[in-house]
Amino acid sequence: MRARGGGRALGLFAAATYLFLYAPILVLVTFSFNRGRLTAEWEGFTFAWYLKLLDNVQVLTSLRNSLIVAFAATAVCTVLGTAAALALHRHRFRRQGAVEGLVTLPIVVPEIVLASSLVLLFAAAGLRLGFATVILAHVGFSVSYAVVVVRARLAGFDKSLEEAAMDLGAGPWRTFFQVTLPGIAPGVLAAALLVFALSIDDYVITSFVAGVGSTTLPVQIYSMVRSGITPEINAVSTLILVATSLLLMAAYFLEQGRSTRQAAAPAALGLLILGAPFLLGRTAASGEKVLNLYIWSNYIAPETVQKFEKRYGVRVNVDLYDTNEALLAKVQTGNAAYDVLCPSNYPIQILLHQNLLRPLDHSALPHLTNVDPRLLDRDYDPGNRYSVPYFWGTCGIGYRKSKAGRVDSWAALWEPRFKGRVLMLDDARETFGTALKWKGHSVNTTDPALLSAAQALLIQQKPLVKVYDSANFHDVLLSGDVWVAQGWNGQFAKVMDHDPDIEYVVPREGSSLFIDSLVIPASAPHPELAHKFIDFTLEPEIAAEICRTMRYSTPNQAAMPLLPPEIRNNPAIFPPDEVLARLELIEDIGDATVLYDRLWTEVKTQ
Ligand code: N2P
Repeated sequence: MRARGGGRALGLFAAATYLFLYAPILVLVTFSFNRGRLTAEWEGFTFAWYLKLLDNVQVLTSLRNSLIVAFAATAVCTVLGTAAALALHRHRFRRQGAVEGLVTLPIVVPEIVLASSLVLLFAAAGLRLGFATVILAHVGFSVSYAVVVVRARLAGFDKSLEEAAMDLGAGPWRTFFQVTLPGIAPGVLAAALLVFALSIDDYVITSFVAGVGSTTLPVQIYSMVRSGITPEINAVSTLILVATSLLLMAAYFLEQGRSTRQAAAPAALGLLILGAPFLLGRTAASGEKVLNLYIWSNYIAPETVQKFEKRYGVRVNVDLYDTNEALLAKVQTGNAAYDVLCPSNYPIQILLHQNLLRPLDHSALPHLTNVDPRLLDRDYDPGNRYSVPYFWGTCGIGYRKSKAGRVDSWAALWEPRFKGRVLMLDDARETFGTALKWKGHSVNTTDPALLSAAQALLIQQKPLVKVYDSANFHDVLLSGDVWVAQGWNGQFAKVMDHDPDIEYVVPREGSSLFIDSLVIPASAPHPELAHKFIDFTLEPEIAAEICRTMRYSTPNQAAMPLLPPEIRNNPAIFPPDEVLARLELIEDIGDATVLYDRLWTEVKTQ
């Protein structure tokens, strides 16, 4: 009786453990069938996201890229790893300990260290970031695992079998293929599976060494997540889960010594699912014309991109960033092959000083005349030789009226009653800009004393801050997790539509203004197509669509009459003159940038 009771308790404990392990996956699989777009609520069953996936060229292409990389890395690592394991197992040589240590070292080196050193190495070797660099990197970080796994199997391998084969006259190759390899096959297979899994799943290193066009699935998913987790992502993840489980099942059958035929069915099904992007042919064809666009998240809708693709019969790679600093870092390495970027005004000055921009051919931009003249010919780019305004806007506070009451000062972001309910942008210039403005100073201050006072304010504010986030600050406000959020107007204007309890204000002390423009980097591989894209965004209907879907302020005068009145007259999107008078453009502050960066890093790490 007692034993049975104990058994039941153990069973329950085991079940609870498994539930804990698998609950997240179950939720993901379930929500991949959810009709609603907002992930948190169940709104009925649908297959729609799976069908939609079949049309998502970006996801399918990145899945294809992931598979190419994973298969290549697996093939190379399995051969190299097995060879190395055999050598280390069979021979005793000087400094063996050191050599073995070096072989396994990459397993313990932090990924981020490996990632940055690989980027440096590739840049020094003059290799352009792309497939080759991703595959090299994946081989680099996973070959050690292959060695370790095969060696473990070799440890239990009876050497006398090889000796017997040799005694019977088999040469070294024959011995290897007919005796050694079959003996260690499970180890080799396990090594291959492990390398495949490591490769298909890698984000950190790949995000450093992938160029445009070699984006893998994890990198693609991460970039999609920045505009919110969609059921489409759940659907891809579910498919990958099913496919890898099937492949594992096949490997398990083989290891158990079941017939190859039994293993064939799950293996075939798994490969079929993974091979779908190849079979459907919906991925980018290799000869196809491509435009590589690097733009802020929440700045262009997929349907707008698709219109351009359709019209010109091209494909657009869209990569996203959330700060000007991230953009600068990527472009300044010089080996990222983008065609169009969307920096704010001050990074344009920086890129110009470094000769990293290409002069525009105005004759290829007939719609430039649609831009509001007040946003043209500014100090940062006289005559708009290099840049065309795309969006402009303000930094302010988005807040929940029912929780915060009326907000009209930056002081709200420092109020103790909002402890844990404050969001700040993860952006040095904007956070310091806010602290400076609040105390009556310019957002372009370089005075070290004023800056360290601003830093003190930001440090003092830290216990109140729930999160520093420049990507989804609007979602976090919408979900109710924060009540007062520093952020940019467009994304707040978007969520105000979904929830009347949300309001946006440019505080009375004044704030920053940004003008974000499209530019073509000097190294752009497709400058002609880049001009076509820029001119496309200047067409009145397209500019109106971009404004309607993203809610930042369009600089396009011809688009204004095409906008519905609730957008055209929304003061959060198009601020009235008295607000405009309180705004200041963030400018390049030259050497003081380093100071801002250091002070901001200190705020975040203290
Ligand atoms: C878009 C952020 C607005 C850009 N996600 C601010 N320059």
